[in-house]
Amino acid sequence: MELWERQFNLLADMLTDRGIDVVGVINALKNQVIELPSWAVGNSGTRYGVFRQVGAARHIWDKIDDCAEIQRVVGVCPVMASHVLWDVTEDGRYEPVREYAAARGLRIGTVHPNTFMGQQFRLGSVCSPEAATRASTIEHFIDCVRITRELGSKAIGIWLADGTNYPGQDHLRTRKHRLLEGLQALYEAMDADMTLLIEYKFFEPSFYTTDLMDWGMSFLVCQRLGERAKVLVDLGHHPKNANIEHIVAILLDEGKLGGFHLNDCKYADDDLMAGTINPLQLFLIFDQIVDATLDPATAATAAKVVYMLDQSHNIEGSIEGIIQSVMNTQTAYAKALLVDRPRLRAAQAAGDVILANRILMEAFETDVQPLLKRVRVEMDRHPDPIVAYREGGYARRIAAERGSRGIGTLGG
Ligand code: RM4
Ligand code: MN
Ligand code: MN
Repeated sequence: MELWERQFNLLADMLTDRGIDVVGVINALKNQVIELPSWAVGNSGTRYGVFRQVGAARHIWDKIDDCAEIQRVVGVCPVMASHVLWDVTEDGRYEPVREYAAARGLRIGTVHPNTFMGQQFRLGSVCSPEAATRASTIEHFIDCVRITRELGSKAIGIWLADGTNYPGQDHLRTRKHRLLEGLQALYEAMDADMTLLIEYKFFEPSFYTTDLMDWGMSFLVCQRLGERAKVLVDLGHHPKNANIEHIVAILLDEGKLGGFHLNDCKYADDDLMAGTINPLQLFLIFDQIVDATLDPATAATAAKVVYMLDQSHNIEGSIEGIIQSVMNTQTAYAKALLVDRPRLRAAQAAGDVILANRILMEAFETDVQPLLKRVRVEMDRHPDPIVAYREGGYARRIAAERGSRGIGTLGG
């Protein structure tokens, strides 16, 4: 018996003593789904340059192959999210993409329109003072609905780069009206079974105002649009020290939490690997979700939350970076599943501050790696996906086939 298997047996005994249903936890971990970002597997860069990776994806087909390889080793990522302008096909048709993905065991998840890369977007997209830009943005939205349909997806994720750089540059309330009008057009163009996930970010690329600046603004827009519009929380899109798990709790309670862009940051929108800088925060977010799953008032919302990675791998190899992020996300979720909730509620009700915090930290401090290894082996995976990837020969194969001709996002 391997060391981790012995560790798992000990852990399982300990958890059972704590009253935790270990089989239930294993099943929850098997059912976790994390969407892979098509835009993260190519080359990606900083504002200053791109470090090309040998073997980086050259086009949408390579990206699907890479995501299929990631799924081969992790088992919880049967979905690839797409960014339309970085995933264009030669002939503008997307059914073939859906079929190619399906043949490799993947489906296409959230589709992201791109209204920040053309020259016309200098002053914004739907919020631009230029009527022609607003109209062409809406045309792009409508085309994105077609693409989403062809890809077989049911979700559109929208992030707008709209904002202003200087006081006085534009009329703020008028921009709000344009924002609502533009997103209304997108919402109305969607099929009745599609969901719109609205992402906010407090700054960048604009530095004075951002039209969708925070969860309050996304929430307001979602309220105006209707049932199928929900807030998307990107972990890197808040001012320093914002309490994201609290935002998550409120959005869950309001039935408006739609999804996540998972990543981590030290300073701002760093797009680092999930769970590398602040694993406690990631755990506390999952803690809110697990808690909401157990409450009939919030269970339905929690069950529909979409988890995507949104990262930019510049130094680390992108495929390994994504695999590591998936593993860190599993770790956070696994720990959240181990919280002794009845005891926690009792400590909270008794106003026992120390005990309540200790109960939460007891779960956070539990080493869940043997548990996750067990989950992977039960899913016919290698217990360590990074080892499986490194030993599998895929990196060598793509390096030989693709060379350094990969495409990139941003500067790439
Ligand atoms: C934004 C935001 C979006 C992402 C773009 C590239 O900061 O996170 O989700 O698609 O960057
Ligand atoms: Mn994002
Ligand atoms: Mn971002």
